[in-house]
Amino acid sequence: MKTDLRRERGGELRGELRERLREAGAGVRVGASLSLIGVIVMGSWLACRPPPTRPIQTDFVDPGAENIQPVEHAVSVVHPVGDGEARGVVTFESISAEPGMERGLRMRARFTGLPEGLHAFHVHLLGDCRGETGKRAGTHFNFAGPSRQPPSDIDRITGDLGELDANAEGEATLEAEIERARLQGPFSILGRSIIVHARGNDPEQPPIGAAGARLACGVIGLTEG
Ligand SMILES: [Cu+2]
Repeated sequence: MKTDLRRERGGELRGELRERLREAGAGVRVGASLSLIGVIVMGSWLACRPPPTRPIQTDFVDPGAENIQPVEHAVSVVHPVGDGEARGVVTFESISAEPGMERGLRMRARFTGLPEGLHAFHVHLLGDCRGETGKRAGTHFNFAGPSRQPPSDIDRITGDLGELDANAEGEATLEAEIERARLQGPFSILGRSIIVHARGNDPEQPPIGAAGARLACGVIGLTEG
């Protein structure tokens, strides 16, 4: 009698075990099916969506290099436009506590062929020095805001790099720290241009400075120093 009970109990346990194994197996199959559907859906989505567009990297000297280095130097070779004879070289060096963390640019400018006196020079929005007037370079580049529609209460001249003070021989040099200018990020001055003007800045007329005709133009490009 006891033996029969044990056999019966054992049979119940085996039946219960089989049932649980069957349920577990079904669970695994359902899980696998869901995973497969997930892979198919994800694959279809990846196949259908447009290829990802890489942002234009101007922050690195060689963005494809194994060890990328941030841009820390830039140069502009400035040449005459129209009837002007002014030409020069302007270099920029990042002032940074550590690579990629800029707190402004150290600028060195050297010019010849300038009419004696003060000449404002600015970073302009476009790196286009074609033509005889320098007008293709567009308006001043705003170092930290909209260039074409700067705020009406702006109290400074946008893109300002200071003034060149040409001597009687038409030579001028200037070294300055341009705190607002950057070689990194969306407000980088790379690819913009430098315009040298016929007169000094008029501080009463921000953001343009009303410095008169454009004498010289140069595109700001990458260099390794
Ligand atoms: Cu200007």
